[in-house]
Amino acid sequence: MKLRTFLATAIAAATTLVLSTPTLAQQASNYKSEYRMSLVVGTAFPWGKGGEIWANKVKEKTQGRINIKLYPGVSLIQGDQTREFSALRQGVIDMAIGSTINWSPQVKQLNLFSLPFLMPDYAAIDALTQGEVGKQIFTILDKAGVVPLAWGENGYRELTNSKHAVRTPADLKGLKIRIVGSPLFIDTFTALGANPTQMSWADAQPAFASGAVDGQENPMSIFTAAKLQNVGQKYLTMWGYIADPLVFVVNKEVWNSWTPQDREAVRQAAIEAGREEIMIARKGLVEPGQPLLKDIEGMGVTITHLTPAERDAFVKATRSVYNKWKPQIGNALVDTAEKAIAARKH
Ligand code: X2X
Repeated sequence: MKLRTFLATAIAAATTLVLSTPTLAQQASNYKSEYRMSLVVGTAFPWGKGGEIWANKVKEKTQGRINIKLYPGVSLIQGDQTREFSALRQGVIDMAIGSTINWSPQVKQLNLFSLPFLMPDYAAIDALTQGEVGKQIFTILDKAGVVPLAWGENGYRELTNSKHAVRTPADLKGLKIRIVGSPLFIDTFTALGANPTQMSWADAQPAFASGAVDGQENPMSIFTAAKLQNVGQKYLTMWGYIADPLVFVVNKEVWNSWTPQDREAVRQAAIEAGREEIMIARKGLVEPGQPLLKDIEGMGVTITHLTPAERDAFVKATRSVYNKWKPQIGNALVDTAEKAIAARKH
């Protein structure tokens, strides 16, 4: 080939390459002007704060290419929190920080975290989310059609009610307890002799205020930010029966529309925000003397701490729920989780 022909060919090839490879700016022009992040609660709660931190970090790390707006109250799906996962998959929601409880109707393995008395302490939660179980759950979520990026935490769900102190399963008898619309919870509260009623978080708060329901279970950070003491929830039992982790995820199509560099930025931002959110969620509960509980007591709430024997009565009363749900979640996954918890570092 003559030099001139060679040069002409090379220039033509290079031109084609330049024209057919979208520049960063061209790719960014396919980006939406705003991405919608779904959350159950707003920035007054650690969960919503985690969303704000994630959004801010993404904006900073992508130099504003990815702009996220928060939709607390699961408002993109009219407050129907157990539909969040389907909406994420369908693209009604671009990204979310969701509770394992709310997504468990669609992803049955997420019921793992709702097995009564599986995780005795914070080290046990970490042993699951930060270990082999966390990896397996992320693979499952990926197969289910979303891109999981990081773990956060709603927290240990403690029991409150407006009637009397609860120290034994018998004390729960007949109490109308609001639960999230996830079937495992019906089984747990039925086994305990309570009268469970499924309700979204949005509907629950007026139901406490009117006295239509007697009690509920939620993390202390939700209790204080929602001021549940003001809607009659005067009796609190620290039983730590389950804790719900949060998962930071992005819709698959949205994820694929971003440059590899921006995907990495969103992932890093989620990991950092998740770590910060977990610390905020545990604040006041992991320090000596649990200062948050002192604050709650100061609001006129009676707090019941269970002795190991008293707690054991609740464990026994809910064992049938564990036995029923273990095979539905997956025997192998539950076994892996229990091994990780037994080997946890304190
Ligand atoms: O509805 C609840 O109880 C809440 C806010 O904790 C969840 O979304 C799981």
